[in-house]
Amino acid sequence: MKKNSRRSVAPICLAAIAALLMACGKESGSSSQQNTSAQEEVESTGPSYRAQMRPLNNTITENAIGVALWSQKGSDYIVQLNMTNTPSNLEHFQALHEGSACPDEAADKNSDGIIDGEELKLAAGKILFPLDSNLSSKNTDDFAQSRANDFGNYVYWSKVGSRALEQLYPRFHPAGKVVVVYGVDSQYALPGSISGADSNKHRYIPISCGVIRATNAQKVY
Ligand SMILES: [Ca+2]
Repeated sequence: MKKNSRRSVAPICLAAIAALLMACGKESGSSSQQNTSAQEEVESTGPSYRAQMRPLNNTITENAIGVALWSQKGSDYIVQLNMTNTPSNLEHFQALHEGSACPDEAADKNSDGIIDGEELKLAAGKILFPLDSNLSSKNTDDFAQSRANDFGNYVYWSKVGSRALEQLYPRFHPAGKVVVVYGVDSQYALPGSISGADSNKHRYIPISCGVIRATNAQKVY
């Protein structure tokens, strides 16, 4: 197991890497929709939100960092996620959680060195819905649009009608919700204490987390 020598990452470094990723991720993404991501951010017609994604469990993987963006265009909500340093060539499960905080090291209740999915929930809460190709569904089986390239980068983009979302979650508001990205390489030997079925344990190890906050500037055109 790697020593945890990189837990501390300066915020300015995170921002710079995320900005770089906005450029390189679009070249390597798997969805044609991703090409519109920067445009959608600029054209937000309502309040916009963002989450700075910070590493979790970086003792067993790299510092997975990035930015999640939540904006509005007409009657649609647009959700973007720009990630780097994630385990490469892997499709990453990612989800919006109903809690209000990311876990710290104290969340590792069984002291096995890894914050697993159950321990994550103590801070991040339960999953509201996966960030996949259908945001109005709670189905967790669709990993589309979140496959990291050879360098561990990917860009995710999806949208959902505000009416559809509010039918599922009345009075839904993104601020304070938690975005979590999951997934480590299946070759890594996880301890038996990790929660979940053996076939899914690697898929649901949280590797990055961010709390959604309102942005200062509302971009309206
Ligand atoms: Ca644990």
